[in-house]
Amino acid sequence: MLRKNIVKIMAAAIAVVGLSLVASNSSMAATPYAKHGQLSVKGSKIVDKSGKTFQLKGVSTHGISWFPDYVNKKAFKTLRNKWKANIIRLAMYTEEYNGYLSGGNKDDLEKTIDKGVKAATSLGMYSIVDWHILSDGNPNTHKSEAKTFFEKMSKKYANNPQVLYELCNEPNGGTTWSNIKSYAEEIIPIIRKNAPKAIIIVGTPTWSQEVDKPAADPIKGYDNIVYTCHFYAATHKDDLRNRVESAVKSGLPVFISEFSICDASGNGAIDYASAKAWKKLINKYKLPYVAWNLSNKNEASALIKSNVKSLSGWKKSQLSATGKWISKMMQGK
Ligand code: IDC
Repeated sequence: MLRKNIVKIMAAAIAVVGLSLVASNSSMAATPYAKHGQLSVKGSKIVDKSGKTFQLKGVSTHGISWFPDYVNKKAFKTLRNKWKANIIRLAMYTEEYNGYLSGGNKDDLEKTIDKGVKAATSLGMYSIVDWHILSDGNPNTHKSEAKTFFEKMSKKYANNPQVLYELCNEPNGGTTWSNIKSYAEEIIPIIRKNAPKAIIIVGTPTWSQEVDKPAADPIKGYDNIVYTCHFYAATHKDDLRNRVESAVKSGLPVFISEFSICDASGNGAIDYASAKAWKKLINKYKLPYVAWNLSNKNEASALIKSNVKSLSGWKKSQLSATGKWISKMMQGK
């Protein structure tokens, strides 16, 4: 009797130890960076330290002047653990209200970027420092400020292989590819001097939609350069999908550094059919993608419902319709 009980107790103890080992293993699951390390560009793909194609997927902040509170480690951890995100884009407007060059506090904005980079880095995620031009149209408008900014950022993050640099969110207003190319050719060497291996993301004409232009005339002489295509599924359909597909087929590394499934105003109705077609294309070529935007602003592209105040740990019911769809997409559902 006694012996039987001892055997039972021992069996139970072994089961408990076993369970806790399983639990600690899953909480210690390797981070994206631990698994994939330094990324680089090979042909049209981003590859990891072992040369295997690696799909970056994640979320962009809203403008960090307006929604700085979402730049926090717990939020990024929720996105990593629950959504399976591995990258965060830190969007810093240059000319919109309270932007870096339009009345925003530069020190505060740089601190917010730093908080975001540090949070992502410590979670083993990648991050993007995004010079978010928009109403300024042509990146050359503020080229000298951009040079100073990227010199500072790339020096600060010179030894951080988890940081990517986005040179100009969305050139528009008639800005040509040759305008953008000449701008990029001045900024790239500044970054390269400090961070020789960092992936650099270059915008394309017409709000980062004309990937056919760099496909025909890529930037030469530098490794690890990728080109943006941005889409809003209710506005951009087969035409843009076909353009992306032929650019990728021709060997261009295309990076979807911003998208949503509503219209191009960042609001309006969701187009689920077009969203599904984009998802299919993205998954077919394992394109890197980053969804706009991490906030509870009352607009369709905001990932969090507007009445939800939590800044992390969101339950499914606290996500907007867009947030639910995008989080499922990232989880491969
Ligand atoms: C939008 C925001 C909106 C903000 C506006 C400022 O969603 O809240 O008031 O910018 O002009 C982009 C831009 C991105 C836009 C987004 C939606 O990169 O900054 O954000 N969009 O309009 N390109 C296409 C769509």
